[in-house]
Amino acid sequence: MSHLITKVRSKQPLIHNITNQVVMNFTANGLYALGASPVMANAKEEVEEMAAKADALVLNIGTLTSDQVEAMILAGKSANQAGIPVVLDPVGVGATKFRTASALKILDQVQVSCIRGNAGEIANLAGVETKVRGVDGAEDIDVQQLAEVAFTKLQCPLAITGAQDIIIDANQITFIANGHPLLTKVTGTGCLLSSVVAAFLAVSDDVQTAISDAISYYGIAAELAAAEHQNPGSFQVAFLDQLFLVDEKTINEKKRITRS
Ligand code: ATP
Ligand code: TZP
Ligand code: MG
Ligand code: MG
Repeated sequence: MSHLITKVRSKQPLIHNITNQVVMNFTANGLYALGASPVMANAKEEVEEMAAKADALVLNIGTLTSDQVEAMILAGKSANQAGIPVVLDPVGVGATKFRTASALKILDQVQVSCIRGNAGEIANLAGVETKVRGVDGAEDIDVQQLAEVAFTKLQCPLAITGAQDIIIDANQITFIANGHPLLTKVTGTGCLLSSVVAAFLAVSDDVQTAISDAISYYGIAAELAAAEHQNPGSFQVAFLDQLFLVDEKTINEKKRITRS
């Protein structure tokens, strides 16, 4: 089966991102490198209109304000009405009560196609008590068990990322072993991945395949970049280059995906 990267590059989906202030520029550049089109629009006055014109919507709560929660719900409802996929990145859920309550409010009012977060964030979202420090992931979690418990609670496809990535939906669990530890040394690599997942969901109705193709592509681009550069600054640049350069044949050779 052909990898969805080729379809993303040919369709160039428009991704509406309501995201945090740390990662806006990196996310826009990453989406361009992928072959998608980014747009960032946050104002309550315009988000419904923008979401209705987009091919997918990303809601990222990394630097949340009350106004932004309202904007996310308006955009999410508009995306639902338009029938485009919505990805939620619950950055830092569990670190503060505001983040947790806001993410749950969004999930209550918006139909989400995928929640992409680290294990600590997904655990806290699902009510599994776990320590989260700032926006970084928690340690010592059995991720497969977490995936099953969290899916039962949240009833929405989940992508739980870290050294090993797990995708779970109603039908299947997929494990992806691609990636590189240098991804943890560059801010916004999780946030950009959520937007990349949105771009893949925009070109396919097969949610498992879209998410796993997005994550394998992303991890392989990181592996290729890390083979060239071992320090975070130059790795970041090489990573953007590899998001642009990596081809379908290389992805099919290097992907490490297992399904159960
Ligand atoms: P965190 O705050 O825990 O870093 P995040 O939102 O940045 O979370 P990650 O889990 O870091 O998201 O996922 C971003 C990308 O980094 C994914 O492609 C994931 O596979 C990869 N990744 C994260 N940690 C590692 C690791 N130790 N080894 C290989 N790849 C990793
Ligand atoms: N603080 C608030 S949002 C943010 C930081 C550092 C970016 C988090 O990015 P990622 O992709 O989760 O590492
Ligand atoms: Mg990370
Ligand atoms: Mg994150």
